Amino acid sequence: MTISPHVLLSLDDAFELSLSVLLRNGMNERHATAVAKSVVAGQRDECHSHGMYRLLVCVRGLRSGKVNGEAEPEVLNVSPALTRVDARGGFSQVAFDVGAEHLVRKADEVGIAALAINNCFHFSALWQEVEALAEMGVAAMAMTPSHSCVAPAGGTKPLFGTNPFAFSWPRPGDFPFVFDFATSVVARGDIELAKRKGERIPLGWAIDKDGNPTEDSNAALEGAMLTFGSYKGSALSAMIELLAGPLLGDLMSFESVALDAGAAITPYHGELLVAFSPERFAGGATSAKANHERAENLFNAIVDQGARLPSQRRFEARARSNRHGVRLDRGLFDEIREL
Ligand code: NDP
Ligand code: PYC
Repeated sequence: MTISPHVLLSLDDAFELSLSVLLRNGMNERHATAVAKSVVAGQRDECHSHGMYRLLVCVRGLRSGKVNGEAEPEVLNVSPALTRVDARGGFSQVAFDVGAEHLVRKADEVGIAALAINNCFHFSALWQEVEALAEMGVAAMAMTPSHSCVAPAGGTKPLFGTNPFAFSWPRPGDFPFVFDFATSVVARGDIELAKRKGERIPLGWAIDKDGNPTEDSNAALEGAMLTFGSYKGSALSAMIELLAGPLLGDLMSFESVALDAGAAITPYHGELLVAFSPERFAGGATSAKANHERAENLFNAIVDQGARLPSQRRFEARARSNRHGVRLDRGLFDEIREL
């Protein structure tokens, strides 16, 4: 009899497993629920680097005593357009859940609003947040640093994080337009997963610690990852360090990794989200509707060329998982159950 290398779980079972692992490792119900939803959503949308694999590092963080799995985020109403949520050393998901309604309400009132999240451990895929905001009716952007592991273009040493940037545009009656990418060529999680499987990585993703191009996932993790689009991705990555770091009074990736001091837990820093109200910008619901129709012309023109919209793969994966459940590597499943 051959044993399948994968385990198939219903979405409910995947959630229950994730929740129980987090609860048993010291998270309270509120945090465990928010984090379990986040990793199961990643697994469901076949974003494996930010799916249930992340439970391993979550638990490492909880067991280190550095992450506060019971933190009560504090909301600070800074100005008519700015809300700050102090995550107080918890994971970012609860802080986002608490801040989102303030962000959207202020965007609806003022036209444009920002949410600054401080002092959070952050590992999640940003599409989850901007997609939720689009469903609340606003266009949104999100960005966050991580741990230094990416060389600036022209350099050879880790400085930037993989620094994701995400954007969403609400599409009445349809999935929102969403893109979400690391400013490195790929997310670090993808190289970690390649290492777990003993796989090589494509040239162009990373350099080894001597600055030479490498296809060895291990050497890549010990060396430095590269930014996408050379100096363009590098500049965007620097922008994210600044806007989600010093602007918010929070840590940059090189400061987060220094604080980690080799514990290899989730990066600790801030996050910036910005929301735009289509109705306010349009000066009313009628012209907003016309503007939305014009946006649809753009999306149609993209797909009419045979190109695909970002997130289309993800939405198709979601539909598959909703029908059949999620597939988990058996080795990972066993490790998660051990936790
Ligand atoms: P990808 O390169 O896989 O995808 C980036 C975006 O491009 C997605 O929206 C994707 O949509 C879209 N896309 C991919 N191929 C095409 C195509 N051919 N045509 C049109 N659109 C396309 O993502 P990354 O590896 O850069 O990042 C993965 C995740 O890692 C992100 O969700 C990010 O938030 C997360 N991350 C989180 C960090 C953190 O600190 N919290 C740090 C770094 C990354 P689709 O999904 O449908 O393919
Ligand atoms: O995959 O690059 C990554 C990452 C860093 C922090 C969370 N995810």
